[in-house]
Amino acid sequence: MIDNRPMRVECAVLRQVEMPLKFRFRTSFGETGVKKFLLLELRGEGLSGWGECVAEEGPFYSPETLSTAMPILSAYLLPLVLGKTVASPAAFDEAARRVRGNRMAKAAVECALQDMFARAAGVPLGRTLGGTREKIEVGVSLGISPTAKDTVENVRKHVAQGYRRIKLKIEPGRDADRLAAVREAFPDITLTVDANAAYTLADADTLRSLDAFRLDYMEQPLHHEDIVAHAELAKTLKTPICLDESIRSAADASAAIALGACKVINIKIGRVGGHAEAVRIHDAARAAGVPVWCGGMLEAGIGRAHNVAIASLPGFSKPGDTSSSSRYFEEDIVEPALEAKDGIMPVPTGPGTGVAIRPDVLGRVTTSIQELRA
Ligand code: OSB
Ligand code: MG
Repeated sequence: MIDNRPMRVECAVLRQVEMPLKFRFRTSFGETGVKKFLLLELRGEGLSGWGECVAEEGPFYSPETLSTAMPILSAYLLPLVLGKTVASPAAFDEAARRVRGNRMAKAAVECALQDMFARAAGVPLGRTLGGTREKIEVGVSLGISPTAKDTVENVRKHVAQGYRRIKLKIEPGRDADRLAAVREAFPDITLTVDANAAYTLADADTLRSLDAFRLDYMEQPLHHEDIVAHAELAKTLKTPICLDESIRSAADASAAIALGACKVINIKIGRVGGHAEAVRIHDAARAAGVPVWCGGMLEAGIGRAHNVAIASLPGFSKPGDTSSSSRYFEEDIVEPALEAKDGIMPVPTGPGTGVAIRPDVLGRVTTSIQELRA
């Protein structure tokens, strides 16, 4: 962490944004073809900091949604900074503890402050967070395809693009058949699966059958609130378990590690309430010898840039889901574009997130704007 000088936050601009995705993304909990999100700009002292709220339209990945994040931001979180002199992003993180849950809303503010303070200091955000990498390794998360054959073709396309790890979304009935076909076509790729909590312990035989496919890990097979069930399952699996939904905080991470519920952790800034908590999870996992990687929520440029920054920390030792922006969108709202080549994404070197808003593009995809002051 660097020393900050306090900054006065004069106003917040909350935009609702809609960007069509180039593909329909299907998971065990739903399907989406348009990325809808809130973009938060905090202004003060002649500069802006930006945060992307990753809450989705429906409460299917997380209980938070676009329409819960809005009033929580305006009634409880933004008043902690608007018209105030904020000592540091850490001071906001501390003050926001009073607000329980609502981590995606919290993260939007914390990310915008982290960006603003790093810009004021003239330092890349990754470095202010403790990042050491100049480039990060990235994989790709592929949605559920209609058939095993389609799955193999989708994997082929992304392997050809050089992604360092292929993650397949699975659900009961669309699992072993896909994996068998993919493993036959690609015996040596680093392969993982993500069930988004679609199985129960009654499916343990099916999950054990996936051991045959030499997965690097299996992400969130069981209920999002059941760490103990994952510990139970882990005893009977060869494949390591990675937790996503179940880890909302460093306390969750420590409990899951202590119980033997996971050997790998997916860190998402939004799911855990901001960079500060993400760093605490990273530190706890690292101390326990548990590798972490940066997950994704189909972010546009601002959220993606925050992901790249956190993934530059040393404990992020497995490829994350932060694939090229151009995979998702015809045009992104930031420049330079966040693009991976051969599975490697450079960490921007400019101040803050290191990306700049493209006002023309942002104008085209913004569906509503609200300006808030103290
Ligand atoms: O479980 O990791 C997940 C997207 C939305 C919600 C949950 C998840 C995902 C992804 C996509 O896997 C990752 C990405 O490409 O951003
Ligand atoms: Mg996941």
